[in-house]
Amino acid sequence: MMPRYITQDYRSRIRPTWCKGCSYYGVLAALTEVFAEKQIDPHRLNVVSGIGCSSRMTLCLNTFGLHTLHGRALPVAIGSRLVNPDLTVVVAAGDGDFFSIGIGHFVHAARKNFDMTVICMDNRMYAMTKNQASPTSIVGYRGSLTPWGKMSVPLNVLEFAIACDATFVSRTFAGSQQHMQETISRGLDHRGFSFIEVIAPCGTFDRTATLASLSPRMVDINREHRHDPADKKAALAAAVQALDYDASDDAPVPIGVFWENSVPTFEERIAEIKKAHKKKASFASLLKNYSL
Ligand SMILES: Cc1ncc(C[n+]2csc(CCOP(=O)(O)OP(=O)(O)O)c2C)c(N)n1
Ligand code: SF4
Ligand SMILES: [Mg+2]
Repeated sequence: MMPRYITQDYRSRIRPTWCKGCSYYGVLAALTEVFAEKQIDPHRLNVVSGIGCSSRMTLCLNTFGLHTLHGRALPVAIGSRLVNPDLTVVVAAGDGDFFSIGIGHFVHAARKNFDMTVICMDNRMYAMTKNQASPTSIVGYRGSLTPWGKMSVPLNVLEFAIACDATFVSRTFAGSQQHMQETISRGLDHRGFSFIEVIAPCGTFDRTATLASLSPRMVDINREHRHDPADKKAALAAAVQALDYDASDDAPVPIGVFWENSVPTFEERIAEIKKAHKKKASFASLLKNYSL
């Protein structure tokens, strides 16, 4: 049978305004490839973003989408899942959006295991506002507001996501189309909160890390180290080392699925509760629970 949708069906008529050489073109291509591979109806997809260069992703897609406020993509995505559990929800934003202003939302969305695929395009800076250090920038990073170098240590987002009980935690690289597609595909297949960090250097402001310089350093931990994502101790150990590559210019950069676990999603728990209490839940019976 001929596939119903091709990649172009997921592209809107809006042309991206990203700079030439931006990593995000690759992420856009990977997303449309995976949507087409899975033949997801565009009207059953909701792609939610915050604000930032990365968050402009929603504009480029011919799916339902919400380009929300800086840091608020997750609560809006949660709302859309709760009102319409048939929607496939993808949240696509930047390191600043998820881990600076939006970090509180991340903790609780992960912990509650909402069924959504959360893609953090990590360029280790606020690019849209012209190069400020973000929570993931390295110590000493010289951004426009840190001319003498950033003072705090970078947040290890993989370790953090595992600690927040995300049930799928992975990392991929914007310079590897195939790896990105495989990881996004696995993230979409996973039932629950799937977190994907995409290493996605900014082609305009980053003077050291580029797609070309990072590319030969990528090591898939599942293939080359036979890392088992079902082993939580091993997953945490691998995540703890995930930033070690910053120590030198040629150290391997680990990518792959660090952790995957199957537990009921928030939406499934709600459905169970509704089923169990369906008969009893008249307004009068609910009122009896309160002394008014
Ligand atoms: C409430 C609020 N605070 C600050 C801003 C300014 N602002 C816009 S984008 C951005 C950071 C974007 O960084 P990131 O999410 O990493 O995306 P990138 O541009 O790097 O892809 C900031 C601080 C804003 N739009 N709204
Ligand atoms: S400033 Fe950087 S992140 Fe933003 S569009 Fe340009 S290359 Fe991409
Ligand atoms: Mg950023």
